[in-house]
Amino acid sequence: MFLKKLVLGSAFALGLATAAAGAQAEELKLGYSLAPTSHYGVGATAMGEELARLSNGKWTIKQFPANALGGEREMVEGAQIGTVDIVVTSSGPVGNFVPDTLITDIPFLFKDYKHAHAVLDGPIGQRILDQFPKHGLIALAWGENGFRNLTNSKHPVKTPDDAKGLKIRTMENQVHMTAFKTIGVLPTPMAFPELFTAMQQGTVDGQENPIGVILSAKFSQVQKHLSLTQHVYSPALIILSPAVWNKLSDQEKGWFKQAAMAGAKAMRQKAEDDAANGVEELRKQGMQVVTDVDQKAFQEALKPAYAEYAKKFGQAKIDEIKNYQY
Ligand code: EAX
Repeated sequence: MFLKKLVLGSAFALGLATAAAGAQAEELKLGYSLAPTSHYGVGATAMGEELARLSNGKWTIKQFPANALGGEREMVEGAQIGTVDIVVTSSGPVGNFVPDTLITDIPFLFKDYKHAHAVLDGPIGQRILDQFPKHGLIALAWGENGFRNLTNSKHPVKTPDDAKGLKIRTMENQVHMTAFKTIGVLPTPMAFPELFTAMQQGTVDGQENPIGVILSAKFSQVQKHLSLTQHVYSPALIILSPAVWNKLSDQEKGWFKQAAMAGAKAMRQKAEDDAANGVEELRKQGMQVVTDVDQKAFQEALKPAYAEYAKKFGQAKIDEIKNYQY
């Protein structure tokens, strides 16, 4: 009853905007792990504006940034059961729900942003998005987190040998964990909301994330060294709860997809701006940056991991992505 009143109350507040549509506005809960100024926040805002525009105010989006609805795994679970409407998340924990996404988490799979966008926005990416419904989720679009870079509190890292023995937090992602184990790092899977404190208290020595995340989460406060390893492209996904999707008409489904695509575009733009301009800011904040990382040596050290991925996914499927023409 109380909830219903609240919904009616907010509908009343939005009355002017929705009067034209003649419908009651529905406010959707959208969660993500970073600050509102991050690429996720920028993407969520763009999506919300586009959805409100297309639906003439029938749907609006209320953002819950900074893990307010839980970590990424919990938010995806929330979307499955309908307690969260929309999630903007890295692919990190998503492979635990939809195993087909895991192939995108292979290190050094994508050469650059263009390559990643061409694959994810093309038939291969669509094939993966099509797997979500059978796992109780709807994937509206691929967004972007960005190329990940290693940070740590101990010493500069230029080669895999430098990284050996460091205790590094990884996402809760088997493909990433295999990679780090292979180069001799102690992978410690951990949910993102616990990470800052874990680094502050020395439970882990470091972590890896795109520049936009390192900036947004203020990791320069607890990490001295940044290596521009760019060791893996980190896709993001805009996920919708089937509880919302199943009530939509075909036209409305189109609006949600179009709005998500506008959000993904803005998210990519911001993630790439941060990657281009954010390193300077992190230097100013006191981080020491290794720019001449020996990527070849990292790829060499990862060979046994690549053999495992080939067994898991099939080399043909990996090559299809690697050799994709764009
Ligand atoms: O999605 O968990 C992670 O390291 C993610 O990259 C971060 O939450 C942004």
